[in-house]
Amino acid sequence: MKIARMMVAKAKSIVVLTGAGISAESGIPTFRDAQTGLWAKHSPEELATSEAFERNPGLVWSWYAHRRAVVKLVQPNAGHYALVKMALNREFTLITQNVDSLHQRAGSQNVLELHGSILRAKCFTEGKIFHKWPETDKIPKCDCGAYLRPDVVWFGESLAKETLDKAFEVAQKCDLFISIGTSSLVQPAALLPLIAIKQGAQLLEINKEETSLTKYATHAVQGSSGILLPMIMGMWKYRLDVLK
Ligand code: BV8
Repeated sequence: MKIARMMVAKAKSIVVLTGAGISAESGIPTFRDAQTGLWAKHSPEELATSEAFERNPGLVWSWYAHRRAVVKLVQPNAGHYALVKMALNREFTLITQNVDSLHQRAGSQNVLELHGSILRAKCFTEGKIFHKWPETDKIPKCDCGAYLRPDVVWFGESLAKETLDKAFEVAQKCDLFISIGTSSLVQPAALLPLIAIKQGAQLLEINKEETSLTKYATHAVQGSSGILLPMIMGMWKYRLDVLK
């Protein structure tokens, strides 16, 4: 833990990449946790595609409606708040693969959402963005008559060029890259830490278990981000308050 604290304290320009693991302690199942209940028989990779939506828009829409309901019920956890503190008084960019907007709700600014957000919808054909839509249990339609879809990047779809370019740019310039709560499997997000170490940045990995990225890390800490990040940021007082 001391090494991780020193790496963060010394860093001038930090880039953080988060995955589903940072939201696990808020109660949002990670992508590779076994799907629960209704979704036990579908894998995320199978549902999170435009083919699945074209095949069965109602099923895919209700999967996202279920996930959106969970996201609206939960709160950011101490790991999200620790990253708000980490951003203070230094060059800092937060890149997330998550679509739950919990970083923004914790107070993080200018978050690069590589995979979009399930709190926004868009027209399936025109791409017009909707921040609100009729909350019926039927899949809503755009005024052009096409179905609405979640404003997320599905497998097989390209990420928003501007967002990805910005992510590559900051990874090429930082002196510390921190990968938190991600299995480092999904591309092109998983490229980012490798770009950073190639230009000489240090790499800190904080994850519950080892991943394919661990062998490249300058330092890797296994454990829960909701505990480790506040420790790294000396926010133990915050933890005790929470535990009271
Ligand atoms: C694309 C939105 C170009 C939807 C998501 C090489 C280059 C380019 C593409 C590919 C490539 N190889 C393969 C591909 C295709 C594909 C891909 O990467 N497939 C994977 C499965 C191999 N990539 C794409 O399709 C991307 N598109 O590249 O466009 C293109 C175009 C056409 C054809 C080809 C290429 C688009 C990818 C985006 C997909 N959309 N989300 C939705 O959410 O419904 S990705 C989805 O997975 C989520 O966003 C999630 O965040 C993400 C990654 O998963 P993780 O976040 O890592 O979550 P996971 O559960 O895996 O791991 C959690 C980790 O946390 C675990 O390690 C666990 O131990 C740890 N943990 C748990 N609890 C805690 C914890 N750690 C700390 N504390 C805890 N408490």
